Amino acid sequence: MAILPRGYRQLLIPLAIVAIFLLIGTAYSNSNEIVGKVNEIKDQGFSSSVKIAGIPMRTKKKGSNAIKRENATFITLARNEELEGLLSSINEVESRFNKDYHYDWVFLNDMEFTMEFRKRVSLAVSGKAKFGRIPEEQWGYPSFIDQSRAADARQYLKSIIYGDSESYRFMCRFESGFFYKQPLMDEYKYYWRVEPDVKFPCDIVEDPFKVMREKKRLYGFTLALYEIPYVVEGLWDATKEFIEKYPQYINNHNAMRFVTANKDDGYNLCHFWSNFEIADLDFFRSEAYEAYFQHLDEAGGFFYNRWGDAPVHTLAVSLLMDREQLHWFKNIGYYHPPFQNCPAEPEVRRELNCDCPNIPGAVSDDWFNFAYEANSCISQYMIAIGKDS
Ligand SMILES: Nc1nc2c(ncn2[C@@H]2O[C@H](COP(=O)(O)OP(=O)(O)OP(=O)(O)O)[C@@H](O)[C@H]2O)c(=O)[nH]1
Ligand SMILES: [Mg+2]
Repeated sequence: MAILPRGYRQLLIPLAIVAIFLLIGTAYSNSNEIVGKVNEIKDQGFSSSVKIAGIPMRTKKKGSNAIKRENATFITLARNEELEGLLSSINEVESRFNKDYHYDWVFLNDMEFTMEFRKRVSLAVSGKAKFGRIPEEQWGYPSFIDQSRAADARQYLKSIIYGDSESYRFMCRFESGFFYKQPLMDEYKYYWRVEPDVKFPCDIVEDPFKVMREKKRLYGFTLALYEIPYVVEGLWDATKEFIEKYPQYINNHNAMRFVTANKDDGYNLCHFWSNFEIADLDFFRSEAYEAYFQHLDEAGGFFYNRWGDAPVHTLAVSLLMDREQLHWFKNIGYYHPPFQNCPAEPEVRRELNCDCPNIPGAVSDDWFNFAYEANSCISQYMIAIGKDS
């Protein structure tokens, strides 16, 4: 300092202040630019991946605005700690389908989603991401449940997968009777359920929501299989009671044959695997479905047993719908460990760029398509809809 004359030294302080303001200003405008870019790209919709400030983004595909969308959304129930598995599922959905459509995506949780979860998920989906917290009364015990009996049931079923889990039961009850009642779902007609860590190994070139609307379908699935008998004990008896109590709700052109050969023979354990579902929310919002859910809830099997939402949805759609309203999306490649649906015809697999790997632990070299395996219920489905010959 001593080498500068006194007049210059006095000038240094205001100069330094101006320099600091300039530096802050530049940094701030850069960060605004990034946020602005992110918003701009999000508003436009995405297709291929690029990076902005190290964040993977999707850019707009020319003409993508021209694609007509249905009134539909993806829906995912997830925990904060499932973020990585969920991002992987989102990537699968976006790259095989949603990059061209930008459907919204509703995320639900019984806890508050973290900021990191919201940020990363919002960047990964090409439509609007919406986050909802489930009200406490929809994730827990209803007043009429005897909690010590429920604890005994968990102990009794502890050797079965999730048999001793309390949260799994809250989840199954929520997925049976509450997901469609969330305010975030009010504006939509169709939903597509997606779970963390699933794969979509083929391109999806036809909008499944459009298929649902045009073909007047109410419930779409990819995989159908047999349930573990112990976890659905009592479910058929409760369902038979429902049929007797509310005959007006039973469709006289139903698909009951999918779940039983004869009502008095009991449940054959076939169920649509509900971790993948594309369905019409109005079906779940109907008086008939609500009466069925209330009836099952009061029977207590979500807690005194381990009734899953998959058999519950299945029994409902098999009894209350016209069988023509069910839809097997046989050409949607889908993998939820340990089962996979893959298009059966080699030319379809080629056309859809399928990459359906052999299922880990498969019994044979080409066991990549569960639909035609012994433990699949697809043949039961074909019988039920009258296409078995
Ligand atoms: N928020 C929240 N989500 C949950 C909870 N338990 C399960 N889920 C979600 O509910 C869905 C079904 O749970 P899963 O654990 O996948 O059940 P599953 O498909 O029967 O069994 P897996 O073979 O483990 O996949 C998934 O989307 C989970 O992320 C929970 O306690 N809280
Ligand atoms: Mg799962």
